[in-house]
Amino acid sequence: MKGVLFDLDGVITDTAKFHFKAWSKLAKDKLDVDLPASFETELKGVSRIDSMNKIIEFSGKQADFSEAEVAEMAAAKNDFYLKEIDKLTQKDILPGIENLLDALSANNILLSIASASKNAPFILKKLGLFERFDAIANPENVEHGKPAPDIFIEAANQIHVDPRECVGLEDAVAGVQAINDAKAVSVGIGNAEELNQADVVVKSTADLSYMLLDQAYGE
Ligand code: B16
Ligand code: MG
Repeated sequence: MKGVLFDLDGVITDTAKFHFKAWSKLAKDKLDVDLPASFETELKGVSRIDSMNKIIEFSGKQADFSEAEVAEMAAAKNDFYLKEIDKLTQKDILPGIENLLDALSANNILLSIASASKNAPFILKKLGLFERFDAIANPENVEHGKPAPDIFIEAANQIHVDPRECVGLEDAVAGVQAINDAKAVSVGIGNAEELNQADVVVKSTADLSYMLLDQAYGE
């Protein structure tokens, strides 16, 4: 194992609740609909514009908006989201992640971010983790979002390592598929039934360790 490719939301910190709060406000203000709680999970790993389109589809108002208006609404959501995540601090790092980063770096493993979020650098700075990563893949430079493998391949390219020599960490089903299709070893974090396509599944980020990743890679 030469590199580890990290999803951000749900692996390093839990931004899903802030995304959901911002989308819920946007949906209420602009589309006059209440989003069901299931949307919090449904939008995990889904790009900003694809999330916006899913929500408009849910509201049944696709015909009411031009492409420019859709982009404007997505930007309004992001403004609100940015205010919410401005409160993030080191305390919001998920359990076990700082220890894992220490152990991986001590073993000369390169660390790269494979997140769909354009806000990843901002979030990492807020958490005090920006300097800990060797690279952050820019989602604007990849053609297809998760479940396509593009962002994981780009994250591996950024650290100049073949994806086959990497382990990828994900909490979302679409993300696990993306890791598998990038030909990296997938470690899922969450429900084992839901993430059954992953090579290894752990319940929580607290269960992650250098040894577990190294073993998953070796299997
Ligand atoms: P942004 P991940 C994803 O992060 C989120 O799970 C998803 O809900 C969000 O829409 C997407 O990033 C884009 O985020 O609007 O900040 O660019 O799980 O891929 O780290
Ligand atoms: Mg995620």
